[in-house]
Amino acid sequence: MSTFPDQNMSVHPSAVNGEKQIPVDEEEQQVYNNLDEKLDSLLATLPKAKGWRSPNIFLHKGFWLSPTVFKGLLAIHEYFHPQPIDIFLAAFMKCGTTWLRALMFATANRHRYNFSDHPLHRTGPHGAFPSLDTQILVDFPVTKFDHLPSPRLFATHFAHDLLPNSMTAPRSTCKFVYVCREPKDALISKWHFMNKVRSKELAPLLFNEAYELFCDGVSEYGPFWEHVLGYWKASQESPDKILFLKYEDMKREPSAELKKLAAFMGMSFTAAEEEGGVVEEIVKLCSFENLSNLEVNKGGVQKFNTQLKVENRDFFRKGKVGDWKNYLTEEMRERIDSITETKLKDSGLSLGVTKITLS
Ligand code: PAP
Repeated sequence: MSTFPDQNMSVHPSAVNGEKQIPVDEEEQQVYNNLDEKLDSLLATLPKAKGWRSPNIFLHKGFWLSPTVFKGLLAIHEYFHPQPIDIFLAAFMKCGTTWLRALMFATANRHRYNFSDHPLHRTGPHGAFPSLDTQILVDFPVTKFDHLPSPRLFATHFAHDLLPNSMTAPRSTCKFVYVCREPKDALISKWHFMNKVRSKELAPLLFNEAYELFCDGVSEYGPFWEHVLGYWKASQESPDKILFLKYEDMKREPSAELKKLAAFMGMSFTAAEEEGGVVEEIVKLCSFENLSNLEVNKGGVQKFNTQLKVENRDFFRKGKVGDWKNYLTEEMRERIDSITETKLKDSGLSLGVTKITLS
């Protein structure tokens, strides 16, 4: 029995095995066949740099992408048909997707499941709803996601400017929940994670090198700052369409942030639910301590596509604010803070710049 009868990505088994049994529209098939060709010709013209997971990443419209997710982006532009009430969880890598995914799933489905016997106990949060970037290419010719209940929930790491207008234009009614994190913690988390999933044929990525690449903006889905600013500006223009959250605020006040999230999703908690402790139940269910100690998250595996499989345990490391202090020298901290201050200047957004008080 599937643990997620509703929001699960429902990977077509024959697609994973490479057997194409699903009847497909001829035109769609043709465009799909062209995706590789399109990707290859684009990659040949784009600036490339060292990847954190794969050998190379490519600069497309100001953002660095690995070839795998680049193909996903092309497929999204060609094939993905957003529905008016879709909700997208967007974030730069390692800024809180796992946590938010669990919270959004638990909130949207709180009337269906018992907290004592919840699907999140049996499947890692990444199984709760699809990662659009990779799962668009799981079924053949592309995943249609038609079976998902409304509102459909998706996660994406793509920058706001890279997504199709059908999703992001002000006239579109799709909603985005964006979660950002202080850049120094995002760097540390990403460096750890990418070394875990890095191709075994490649030498490990040394921390100093990752630091330099990050500061130069060279990392999958980055530059970090432009990613954050893209969603921040869009959220300022359309606050009803984009909810901008910070990992640090969520750590500090999870219940208050969850109520904000539920209201934005159009699923506000009722007074009776609040009195009955539903908010706290969801916060507890989705907490780092609870999720990281579940058997499924100690031993299970998340399949993103036929090539990318990640052990659930790799999505849980420390779950803390300020771990960068264990890695960065004062000089390194100063450089990242200064980049952050420069990039965010006049944006109205502040993010993790450490104020040093001189005695
Ligand atoms: P992704 O980009 O691969 O989806 P994402 O979930 O966004 O990863 O980020 C992982 C970070 O969130 C990890 O941070 P760390 O490396 O600094 O520890 C992970 O530990 C943290 N994390 C995962 N689940 C939770 C949670 N329930 N509460 C708080 N932090 C969490």
